Amino acid sequence: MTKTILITGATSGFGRASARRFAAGGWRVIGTGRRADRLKELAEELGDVFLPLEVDMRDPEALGDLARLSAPWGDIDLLLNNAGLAPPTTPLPETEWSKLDQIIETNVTGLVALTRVLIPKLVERKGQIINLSSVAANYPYKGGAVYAGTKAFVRQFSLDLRCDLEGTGVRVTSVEPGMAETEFTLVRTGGDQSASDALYSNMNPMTAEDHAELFWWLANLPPHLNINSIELMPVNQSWAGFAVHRE
Ligand code: NDP
Ligand code: 8X3
Repeated sequence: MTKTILITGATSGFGRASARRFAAGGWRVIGTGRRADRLKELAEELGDVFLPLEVDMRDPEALGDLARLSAPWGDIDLLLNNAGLAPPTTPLPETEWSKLDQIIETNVTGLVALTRVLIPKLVERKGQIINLSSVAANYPYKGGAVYAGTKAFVRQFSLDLRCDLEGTGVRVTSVEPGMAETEFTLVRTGGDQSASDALYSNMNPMTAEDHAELFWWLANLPPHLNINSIELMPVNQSWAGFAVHRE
């Protein structure tokens, strides 16, 4: 039977690569995002197996509509909670509140709201939830407080949700990636392509396709197996240790 995945943030990066991967694997794909032109392009590329829906994660009504789709699109087997973004790494008091609020609303409030309304469907179908957290949830870095805070929320939310879903057969995974070259840094820096290029230069970052393969692997594991959390980095990324301030 054809399975259905709902991917939030399918207009770029991990989400777009996953839409391509799951469509190629024979799944029905619902892809959301704010950029209608990108959704249209993907729909032209993927054809009838793709349902493009312009949805802002900060719009609770639009998220509610996703839980009211009729069959076959409404028969969602996998929710890929991928839409997300980061504010600049400027010190907290110097970062515009509207930017921080947007991150919290998208990465946390929208993700929880969508998951909440889709749980009955996912329980019905013994489905699966994959949530995009980050290594930022696990290791602090300067300028990361709000972004990392949202991703730590996503990680813990995922683990706790497993307790709530005990006995339902629904699987939940927190995915915690390090550096992957997508539009993530372009968005974080307010469109500074040279800053993005510099960050990923000569370090062989992970790719969107690496992540699509990971999600595909998670989706195709035997149903009795739950990967609780999975952390991944490019080989050239590791840790820099503690900062010590001396008087
Ligand atoms: P991209 O910037 O390439 O893609 C982000 C996606 O999120 C876009 O499709 C964008 O769509 C969507 N999005 C952002 N805000 C909203 C919103 N308000 N409503 C709807 N959709 C929204 O980044 P990545 O693919 O790299 O990021 C995907 C996820 O992975 C994010 O949650 C990110 O935090 C996480 N992550 C990324 C890492 C990296 O190094 N790249 C590392 C660790 C985690 P649109 O703009 O069209 O709305
Ligand atoms: C972003 C991961 O390593 O670029 O979630 O901060 S990193």
